[in-house]
Amino acid sequence: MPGKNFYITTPIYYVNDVPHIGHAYTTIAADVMARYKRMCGFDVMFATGTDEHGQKIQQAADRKGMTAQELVDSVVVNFRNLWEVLRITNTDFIRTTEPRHARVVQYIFQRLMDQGDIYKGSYEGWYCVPCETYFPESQVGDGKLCPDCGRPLQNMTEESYFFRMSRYEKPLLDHYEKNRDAILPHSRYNEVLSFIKGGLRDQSISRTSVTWGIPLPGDERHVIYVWFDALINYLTVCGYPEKEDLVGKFWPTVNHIMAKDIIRFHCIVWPAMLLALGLNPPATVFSHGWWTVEGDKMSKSRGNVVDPFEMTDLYGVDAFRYFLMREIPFGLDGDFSERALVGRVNSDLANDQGNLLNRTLQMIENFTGGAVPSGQGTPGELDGMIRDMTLATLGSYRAKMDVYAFDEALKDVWTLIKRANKYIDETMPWKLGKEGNLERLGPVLFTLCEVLRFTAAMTSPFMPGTARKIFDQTGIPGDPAELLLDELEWGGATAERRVSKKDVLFPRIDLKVWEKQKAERDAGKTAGPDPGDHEPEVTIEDFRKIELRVAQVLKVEPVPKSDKLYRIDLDLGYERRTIVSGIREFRSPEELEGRKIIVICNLKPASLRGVVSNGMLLAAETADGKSLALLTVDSDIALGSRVH
Ligand code: ME8
Repeated sequence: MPGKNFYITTPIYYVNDVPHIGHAYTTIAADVMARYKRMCGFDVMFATGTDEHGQKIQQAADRKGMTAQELVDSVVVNFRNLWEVLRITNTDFIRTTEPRHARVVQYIFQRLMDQGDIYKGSYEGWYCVPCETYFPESQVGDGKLCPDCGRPLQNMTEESYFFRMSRYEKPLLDHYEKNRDAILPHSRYNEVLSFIKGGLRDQSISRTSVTWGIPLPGDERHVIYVWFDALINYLTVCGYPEKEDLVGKFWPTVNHIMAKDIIRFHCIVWPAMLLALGLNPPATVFSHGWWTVEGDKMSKSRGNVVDPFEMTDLYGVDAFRYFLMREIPFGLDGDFSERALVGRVNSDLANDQGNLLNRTLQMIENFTGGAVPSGQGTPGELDGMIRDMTLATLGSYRAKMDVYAFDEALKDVWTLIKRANKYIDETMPWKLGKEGNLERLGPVLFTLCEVLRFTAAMTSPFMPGTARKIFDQTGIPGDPAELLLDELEWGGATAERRVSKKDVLFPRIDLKVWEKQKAERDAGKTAGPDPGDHEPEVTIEDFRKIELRVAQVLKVEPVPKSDKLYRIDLDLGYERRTIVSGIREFRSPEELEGRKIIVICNLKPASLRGVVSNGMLLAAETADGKSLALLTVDSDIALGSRVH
């Protein structure tokens, strides 16, 4: 069908960690849209992949004692496997370390350089290594802490190449004035526009301090900045610049899906780069919300990272996909809880959808020997109402799917499913069967089979396996995913078919058993160290600035009006001093007095609850902060000895 093309992307994910539900969410959403568009007759290109360059990856590799290439090659497997488990139908998987990508990045760099959109300058600023971002003085405060992650920033000056983004401020504003649906939801549109109106600065797009990246053409002391490199993946997938037909076919239709954390890159930097290349900015950037877990930010140190592999093992792929798409409106933040997932499995899937199928199949087996009735007979008023409601639901479902309102589309389908269950109660087909009233029974069972066929088709983008099972059990050949929604007509199923009842779609989860098992699982999980907790690299000179010495604890007293603090008097051999330490909940004064411990002696004095602390003792702490061990010396040594 000419003109019916659709290109959808997920962000390319960093490979310094394993995939979690956040990554799964975006990718499932993109997959739902891709599957839906195929059912609308679109030729779909659907890309996902991995962002494999940059300092963060290099540091993660260093910590593991691997080369960066070894690290990315090993971690990428987790992403590929997860997408397979989750039945993601991506048509491409791009890795930024592939030669096909480096070529495009270098081509684009050279082209923008030649046309004067890139220039060489120098960059000075406050740099956050984990976030790989410079921040202006105005954003870093007195503490010089990263406004995003709160870690200390480094003041750095670097020679750098810059992309002349300032040049595109006006063209971008013009573009967004004309294309109000280019950024969705609309609240994000307003946010981006006011940011652009605040003035755009040229972007530093190269680094000399990093080696793990794509070399900059003509100046190999630099590598290309990871974000400039990463954004271009969307064009690499299209075969830019050589495959003009593919670019022409798909590029104008591109939809980027991501969470709100990275929309500035996608709604400002990237469209400016595209305008500079003479290409259209993305047709749509959809920014969805952020998942927390049981009310908390997800992090390894909290031990609450939700593993999609575990969730699909426990509840099945379709239940997991359904839950993520149904639970929160696409575009808003949400909270993940396994209990809520179990609730939806029991109510929406087992009770509503599963029951509709089972009751229908059971009655067909009991009363018509397994043959699906043709619909001939005495029509009832309610039959027509259910038919009209089914057709209307298909219409509203499509309207909602077209604008990414996944939860709304599902709600509509479930309203229909619930209504169909009520229709069974109202028409009482078991009674009609017992009475031998086949004239009425036929149309009722036929109506139910049609509702099942339509709802299977509509839920197929969300729950492809379940939809197929419904087709199979109601005797419809083929896969609903291959249907065209335009061709879905009431009464349009194969004339003669037989049902075959198999396992229930979603067995009910017994809450008592589930609670016990969950408690056992939770007990087996321990909070691990968060790789994000690592500090930026320091030199040996930096380390030497910290004066660590052996001291002996003389006397320990609680600090008044504090539950946590001790005032600790120490003997350093050459002097006595007092420190204040927050270890009262972990050790009694008796456990401390007389012990030899390690103290930082040249820490700037600080007053805590009115007591001046002249140093700090060292202790190791578990990731959950629940226990602690003091650093001490393993043999007798003079007080005041330096620790190196
Ligand atoms: O930002 N809730 O990669 P990334 C919802 N490589 N979505 C979440 C989430 C959460 N808690 N956590 C992660 C990068 N995501 C860059 C992108 S693109 C050219 C380069 C999802 O691995 C969400 O889609 O940090 C978010 O935008 C993305 O993962 C960030 O993935």
